[in-house]
Amino acid sequence: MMNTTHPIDTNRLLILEDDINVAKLISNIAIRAGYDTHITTTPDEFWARMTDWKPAFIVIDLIMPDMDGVEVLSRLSMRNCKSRIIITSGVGSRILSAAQRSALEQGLDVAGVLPKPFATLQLKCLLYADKQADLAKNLLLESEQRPPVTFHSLAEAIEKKQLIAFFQPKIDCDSGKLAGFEVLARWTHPEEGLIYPDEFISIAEQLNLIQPLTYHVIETSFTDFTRYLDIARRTDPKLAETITISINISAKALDDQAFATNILSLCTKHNIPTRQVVLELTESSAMNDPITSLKMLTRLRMQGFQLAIDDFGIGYSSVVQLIRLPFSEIKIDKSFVMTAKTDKESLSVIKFIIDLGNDLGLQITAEGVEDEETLIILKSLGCNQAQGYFISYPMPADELLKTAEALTCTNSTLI
Ligand code: G
Ligand code: G
Ligand code: MN
Repeated sequence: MMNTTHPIDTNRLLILEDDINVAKLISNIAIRAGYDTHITTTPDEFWARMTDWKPAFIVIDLIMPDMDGVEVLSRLSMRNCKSRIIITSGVGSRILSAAQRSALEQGLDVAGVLPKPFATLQLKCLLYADKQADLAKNLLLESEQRPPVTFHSLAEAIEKKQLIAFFQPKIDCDSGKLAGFEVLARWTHPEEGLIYPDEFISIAEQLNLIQPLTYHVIETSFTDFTRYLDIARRTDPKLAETITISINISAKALDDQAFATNILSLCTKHNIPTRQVVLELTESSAMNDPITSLKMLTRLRMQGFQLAIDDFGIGYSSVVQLIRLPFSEIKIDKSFVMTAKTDKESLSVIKFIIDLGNDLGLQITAEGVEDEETLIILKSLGCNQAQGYFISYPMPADELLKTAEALTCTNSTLI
């Protein structure tokens, strides 16, 4: 954790650029956009400012004489940097896009890339980027100052039902109608407020708390979903029979031999047909023990559950795994979807995944749809379902139920 010699200031923008003229140009544009800027021309100076000045925004030149921008990005990732980053360079857009994807995969928050020479307007667009991101940033910066999650605090949170389900709708691309919801866990901490899964899921896995956490998330989200279905059955009975609830499942939760039996009993208890339940697995997670996971996943499919391969296209992704395991849905990773408009390679990957999914007879969902243009592109490529901020932010259960009547009654794409 960084020391706190300065309070967090979300207006600070740190520039790492060896060409002082370019650095000044960036700085002037940023100052006019309301930022407080600082120019650094060497890595040493940059790391010093990172520690004592704590910028919320960073502009990094990818290639400089004495250093490697890719290395700087890796180090930022290792330091768990939450600043919003703009990558600039004159190396050409393919390399810049690759650097952006690599940074996103390492968990960095990349606002965008700026191929040099750039127009003032391009930089302005990135700097004025959505206020929503600023808000999210504030939350993340706050998280750096929280006490660490311990076995005791997380176990207590599960026990006291402080973990709640948020629901993010996804729609059918052709009809624009609601297709289902993804459940995203949130920790409503009595002192710290809302804590996001990035801060507790991997810890839960390490501390052997992922099984109770998973069962709790299923139980609580099924309770909310049943209430939703009750309303939907009255207003749109056909929809009530088709909308799905998608749950994220860690590999470690599948280590429990009784998982298939337990989740089936939870469906029976809540009167939710298994065909309306999707279990989302990340590619890395299904890999742990190939034989056991194949047995477990086959059993779940035979019980009627749907299986989605999550974040497809990144990390441990393998087409082999997609073919070997009985998936029914592919979720295209948001890093491709979010850059589909501007990045030819992302578009190629999306096309490839959609073709592959269609050939295998799988449902294809695009995650991270943030604007209408992207939705139109995905639709034209034959993507089945879309999920993302353009359609709706994840929402708590009470909001979900409040909008239930409206949701089920309209054909609108915007929820
Ligand atoms: O919106 P969001 O920040 O919630 O999600 C961050 C990540 O946390 C996602 O990759 C998602 O898969 C994961 N996640 C969210 N809820 C759960 C959960 O209940 N169980 C597991 N295993 N992962 C979750
Ligand atoms: O399980 P998975 O990694 O797929 O979880 C989806 C993650 O993506 C969650 O953290 C969710 O909050 C986030 N998310 C959902 N829609 C969007 C979007 O349109 N843009 C961005 N940046 N993130 C999104
Ligand atoms: Mn998911």
